[in-house]
Amino acid sequence: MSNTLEEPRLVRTGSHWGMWSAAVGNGRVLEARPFERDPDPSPIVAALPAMVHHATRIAQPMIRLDYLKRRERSDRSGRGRDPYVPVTWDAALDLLGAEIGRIRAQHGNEAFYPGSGWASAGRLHNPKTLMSRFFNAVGGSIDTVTNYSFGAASVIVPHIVGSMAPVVGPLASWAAIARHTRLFVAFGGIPLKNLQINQGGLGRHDARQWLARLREAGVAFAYFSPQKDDFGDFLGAEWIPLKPGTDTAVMLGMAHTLLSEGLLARAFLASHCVGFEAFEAYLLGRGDGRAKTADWAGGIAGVDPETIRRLARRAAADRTMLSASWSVQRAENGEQPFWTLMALAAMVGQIGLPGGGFGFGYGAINGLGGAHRAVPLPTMPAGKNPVRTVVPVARVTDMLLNPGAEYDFNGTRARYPDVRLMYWCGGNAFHQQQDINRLLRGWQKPETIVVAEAWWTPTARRADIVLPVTTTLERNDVGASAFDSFWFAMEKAIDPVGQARDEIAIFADLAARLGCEQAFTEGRDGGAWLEHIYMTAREVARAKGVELPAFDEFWARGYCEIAPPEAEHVPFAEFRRDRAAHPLRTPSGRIEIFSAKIAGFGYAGQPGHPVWIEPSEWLGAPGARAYPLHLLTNQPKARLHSQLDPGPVSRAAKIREREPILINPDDAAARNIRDGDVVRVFNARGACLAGARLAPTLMRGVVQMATGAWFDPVEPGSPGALDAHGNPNVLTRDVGTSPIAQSSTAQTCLVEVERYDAAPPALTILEAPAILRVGTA
Ligand SMILES: Nc1nc2c(c(=O)[nH]1)N[C@H]1C(S)=C(S)[C@@H](COP(=O)(O)OP(=O)(O)OC[C@H]3O[C@@H](n4cnc5c(=O)[nH]c(N)nc54)[C@H](O)[C@@H]3O)O[C@H]1N2
Ligand SMILES: Nc1nc2c(c(=O)[nH]1)N[C@H]1C(S)=C(S)[C@@H](COP(=O)(O)OP(=O)(O)OC[C@H]3O[C@@H](n4cnc5c(=O)[nH]c(N)nc54)[C@H](O)[C@@H]3O)O[C@H]1N2
Ligand SMILES: [Mo]
Repeated sequence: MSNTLEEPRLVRTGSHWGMWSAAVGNGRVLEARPFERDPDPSPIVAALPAMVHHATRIAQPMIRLDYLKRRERSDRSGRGRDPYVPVTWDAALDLLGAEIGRIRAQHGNEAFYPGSGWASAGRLHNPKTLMSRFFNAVGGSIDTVTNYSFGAASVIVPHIVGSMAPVVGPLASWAAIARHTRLFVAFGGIPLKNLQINQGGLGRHDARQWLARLREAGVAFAYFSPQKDDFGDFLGAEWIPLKPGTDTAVMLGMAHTLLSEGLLARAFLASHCVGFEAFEAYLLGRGDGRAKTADWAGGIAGVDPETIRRLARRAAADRTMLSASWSVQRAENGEQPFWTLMALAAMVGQIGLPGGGFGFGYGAINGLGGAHRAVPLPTMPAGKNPVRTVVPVARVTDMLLNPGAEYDFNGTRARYPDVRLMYWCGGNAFHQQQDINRLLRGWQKPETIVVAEAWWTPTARRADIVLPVTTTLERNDVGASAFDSFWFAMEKAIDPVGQARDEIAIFADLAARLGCEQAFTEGRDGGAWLEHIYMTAREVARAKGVELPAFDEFWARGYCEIAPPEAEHVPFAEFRRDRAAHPLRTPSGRIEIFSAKIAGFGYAGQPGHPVWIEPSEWLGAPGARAYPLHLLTNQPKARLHSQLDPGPVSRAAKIREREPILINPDDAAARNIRDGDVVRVFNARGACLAGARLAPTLMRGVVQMATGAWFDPVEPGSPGALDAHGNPNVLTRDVGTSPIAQSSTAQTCLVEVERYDAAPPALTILEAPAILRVGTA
């Protein structure tokens, strides 16, 4: 053994928050160095090196004590409370393999639920794909549909314009906007903190530079948002505060202005859209006696009606991009603001013109305003799932609490399956799901819950079987994203920490226990698959005219860059030019301002065109309210969702160890709350502590907490207990957007806040849970 310090070695890797290199010495990751070509690297890169060796790493396979003793007859309310027993990998996989076999024999493959989420960058070690491949090898599992990010959009946008491109790209690029757009109207803003992220990774954070270019090019910005800092100050944008959840009303007010002032693109509506007449009648109030004027809208949203009229007139006069952030549809009836914005854009008539029309999510991730060539990424084949049953992902608690119950979804009458085993791999259920106290009750239903994780997340702490997996720094992989031009090597920097194993090896061993190892591995190990999926994708790219280096050359260089397309992409340009030759994939081939299909679903309050529906929780309801503040739960600035929350970057952003809550100084003064106080945030669904930050950038009546603090209830195992750390999902509601998309409604949430004068309880979440060292199997 030598004590001399090695010179740190630099190892290339990457993450959802950017490419970087790990400085490695003496078997440890010392620090992160951002990619040398990144002009604006994310501070989040500093978090993983510290977290790789953190006290919350899972050291070896673990089994909940009572589950180890009594298997599926164990007391399931002990999840989150019981201690764990460390076991060998063989013991854990023997037990899990037997359990999967038993459940399959007794209940069929419909009893398996695969839970996942953002996981890490890396195309080979993609937990969701590997888990699907494993379950497909053993006869299938149910699957989830829609997502948390843009679930409502994923159903409504294709109904109206026949494609998901307006949400997932290609959008009109920043370059095209700089060249053509005069006015950019945003509902929900373009917060720079979100543009640190790209699903799958990114080479260059260029959004800030691009936005500055737009300013130089003279693009005028106006944004409707409850929060001023949803736009960088350097953009000189006009901030128009509005009550959360009222965007649809403002859009309707703009539409009515176009109509009443004769500013409609009548020819475009007649040639390229269907059903404007029904919408027109609604705007004029023919059915309900309420014209949707700018005055009407201003009264609902708390916006000066003259501002609504001015922006409508300007949109009709100048080349205008209309945009909405994904957050706007993460609310009750979240389908409506997106549908309304598409209808409004059709009335302005610039859809298909350069720099005009509409686009969703410019402020969601870095790459959406970029111009990237669509090259299929290296991907593990998942195989075929013989089980047909799917569940909208945000309905997971409904599913657990109501097996066999029927529900409406996008024109179908569906039935919740009876799930007996949940396998969580790459997601944090106690982050992604709303109304955690309700989830805790549902969580007691499955007979077996398996969680594969690198860290003791709140979800891992509520599993029966815990499988420790490697982090990206402990395995070889290739990173790539549909929203970026770089493919990058993710080189193994250190040996696996503790007994952590790669997911692909875990599933291979589990498949062997169920007699389908060959179907899962096809005779390849991780290293062989890595080269195989890269070379397969390279062939496909070549067929599309894109040359990529051979694997060895790629690996030695550390990355490659795919040149952007030469021609500027103009969404809907072909459709605009020649509708007959390039129809939309909608029933009419046109933009469906009125959708006969949706009207035919017969859902209450859904006439088949965009409508304003008063939310069940918002600032506009009359009378005194027990919970008078609207809570927004944004994506966090200092981390990605819940990832690396115990790490240094996220901890530095806390207030007295709690998640910050932003509150307007007037609302704070009315409650005797000072900056830096610990407060209790509560409603009928739950309560958590938070650290108060007085923020004049927030409109009165609105408070804001980021998502992602690891859930840390003072009485684990008791639904309803105070969360000491500040996970706002104890407060948010778990009701679908509407029967159309059944997606998440996190942003529809009222709360009250009070100063918390008692000594705040110590956090438990920054250490591993209780582990019994005796009786090791
Ligand atoms: N209130 C509220 N709630 C929200 C939202 C909101 O706006 N408001 N936003 C929603 C949205 S848009 C999203 S996308 C979801 C995100 O929800 P999630 O995707 O569940 O959140 P993450 O924290 O990214 O969880 C990923 C987990 O995967 C683990 N992981 C990383 N790499 C690996 C791996 O290789 N193998 C395995 N097995 N695990 C790995 C990480 O440690 C982490 O715990 O949250 C949703 N929840
Ligand atoms: N740093 C960081 N970046 C991220 C993520 C992360 O976890 N961390 N997560 C990524 C993921 S998975 C996703 S899906 C995207 C999400 O991207 P978005 O959904 O756009 O992000 P949010 O932060 O939830 O919301 C953006 C802004 O919308 C405003 N807003 C909220 N409610 C309303 C409303 O009713 N009306 C209007 N007009 N505005 C409203 C809020 O003020 C908020 O600041 O972000 C991605 N980027
Ligand atoms: Mo998301």
